[in-house]
Amino acid sequence: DFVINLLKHPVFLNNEYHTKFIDQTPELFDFAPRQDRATKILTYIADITVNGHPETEGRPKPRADVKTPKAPRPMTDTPAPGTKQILDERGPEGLAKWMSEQSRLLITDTTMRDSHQSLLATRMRSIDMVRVAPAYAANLPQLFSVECWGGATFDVAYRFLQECPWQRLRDLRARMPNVMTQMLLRASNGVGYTNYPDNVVQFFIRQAAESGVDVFRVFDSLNWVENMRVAMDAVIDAGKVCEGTICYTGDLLDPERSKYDLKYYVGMAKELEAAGAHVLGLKDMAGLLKPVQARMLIGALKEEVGLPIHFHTHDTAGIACGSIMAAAEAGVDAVDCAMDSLSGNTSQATLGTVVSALAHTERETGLDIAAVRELSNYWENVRDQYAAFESGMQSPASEVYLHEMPGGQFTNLKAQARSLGLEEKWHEVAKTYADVNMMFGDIVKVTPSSKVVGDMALMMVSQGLTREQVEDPKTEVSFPDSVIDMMRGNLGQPPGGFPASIVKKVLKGEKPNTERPGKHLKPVDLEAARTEASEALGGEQIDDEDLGGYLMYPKVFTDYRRRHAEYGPVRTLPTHTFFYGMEAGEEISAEIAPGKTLEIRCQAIGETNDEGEAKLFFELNGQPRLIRVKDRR
Ligand code: BTN
Ligand code: 3PY
Ligand code: ZN
Repeated sequence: DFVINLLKHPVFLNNEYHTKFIDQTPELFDFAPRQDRATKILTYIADITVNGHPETEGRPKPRADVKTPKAPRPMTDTPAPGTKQILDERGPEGLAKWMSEQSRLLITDTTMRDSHQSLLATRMRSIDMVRVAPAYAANLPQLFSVECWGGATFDVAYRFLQECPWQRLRDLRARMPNVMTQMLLRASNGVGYTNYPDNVVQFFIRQAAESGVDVFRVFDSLNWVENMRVAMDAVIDAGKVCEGTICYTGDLLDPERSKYDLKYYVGMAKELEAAGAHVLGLKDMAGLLKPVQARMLIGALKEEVGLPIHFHTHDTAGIACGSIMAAAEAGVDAVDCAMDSLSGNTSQATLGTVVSALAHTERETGLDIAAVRELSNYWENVRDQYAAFESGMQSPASEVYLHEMPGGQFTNLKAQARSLGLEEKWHEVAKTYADVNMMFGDIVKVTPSSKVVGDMALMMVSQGLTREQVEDPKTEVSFPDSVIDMMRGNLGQPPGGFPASIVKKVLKGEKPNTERPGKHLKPVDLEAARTEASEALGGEQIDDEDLGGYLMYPKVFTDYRRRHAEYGPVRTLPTHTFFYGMEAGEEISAEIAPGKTLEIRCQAIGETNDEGEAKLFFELNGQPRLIRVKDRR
């Protein structure tokens, strides 16, 4: 039946078939009785209206007067050519050469990835990004790139936002045809928390390139270049920009942290250059690179390495703009900033401030500051909708120089500490995090190694254990699984290896693997995995993007797809509706497919009857609809 329906479908007959067609055309499955998309979406709205969204329960609500944000008007229908055209015409080497020739400071906007990962627990929904993408293309065509994918966003999209991360990527790519998209890739850890087999990493990267990623920032959570090669090679093979990245930690000028000195960073940069990187990334994920050190480090790297340099930092200590100015003076080629209203604190430096500070100088950015302000005003209204996910951080803090937590982890770990009843002991957690780092041999802390350090610190504080006790061979300690895994070598090796004494204590004498973890992982049979995913979903079609999601986290993916089958394309709902449902008298619209818009009015919310069922009265495109949902309150 399915094949016959497919062959008879007008879109198929018109030759417009593409891989998403089957997912976006549920009527193909109409041989089995199934609810239509509109009913599914109304059911979702009714359920959230009655029962609330689990993710916002007990959290602060948006102000009563927040409105659906309105994107700035694109200043033209034909966006000026930008870096995307340079990449397409000259290839990644040509793009890198072009970068080195620019005197202006190139800017990446991180608002759609790192800034909300670091400020709003990664909860920003696609609709808020996709809606503003045309304004980026038209009004800020001079941007180097828009970081909008990877890191934690992939996982969170499926797990918490009930949307497909690949769809987000395609939608953004289509609306910003002139600016490069950028993603954060954890090398062999993909966009997950564990080392994947080589063929999974390669498959994922090929698909990401195909679906629309132009720049891949590739880093390893222990700065082990050996463990980055598979991912870097896959990016290079795909013809995309490979930004081989150094993670910065410690303090260049602190004699007690001499492990991470200038020589170390220059050495790693040369390894990345030899490994084929087109651009050298300098990723200061915690915001530790102070201005004087930034000038020294960038200066040395510019002298010793031939690659253009892209600097990423966080404003956790309040000094990111200062470090960026110093880096700009030392000749850095590109830097990361976030739109003003989503900048500062654990997020990136303030984009409009950097643009203004460099105006009328040699490093003028070329960005239109009025366009930046307009976009920032839009993001301000977007941010208001996510009040439930604000961390409560009121100011920058120099404490980051003690604990060295990445911006994306800080608020997360704080929330975890809260849920364990350790909120009052937060500063102790921060101190313990620093102790654990030293106990593990002073390592780079970034996903996933940062999670291991965080797990250990929380365990120690909740059990009242000190570093001395943990290290004492006579004290029995039950280590978190993630710590055992890391000491086994499953995330790879830090510079100089892990201290033998802690490895011995954690592994109780078991011998660790000190070779590249991927070397010992059998390739996954991709077609078998596809069949397995499909069978878990009652025979649904699994395309390559879906398979990429399934390979990263099978259960997160299949859970998402089951909810999608029940609730439909809820990504098209306004953010306020998605998290809070509707009020009687409220009207919204949702474009559930190109050109197919639902006008939804909530007429009344009825009482819950004795069977625990609530009735909600809607008007859908002018027609009355009654929806019954279980009242689970
Ligand atoms: C949602 O609206 O709930 C999320 C979007 C789902 C789109 C479907 S899910 C599987 C398939 N893969 C895609 O990229 N798009 C479709
Ligand atoms: C991530 O891996 O998600 C990060 O943002 C690391 O800084
Ligand atoms: Zn970051």
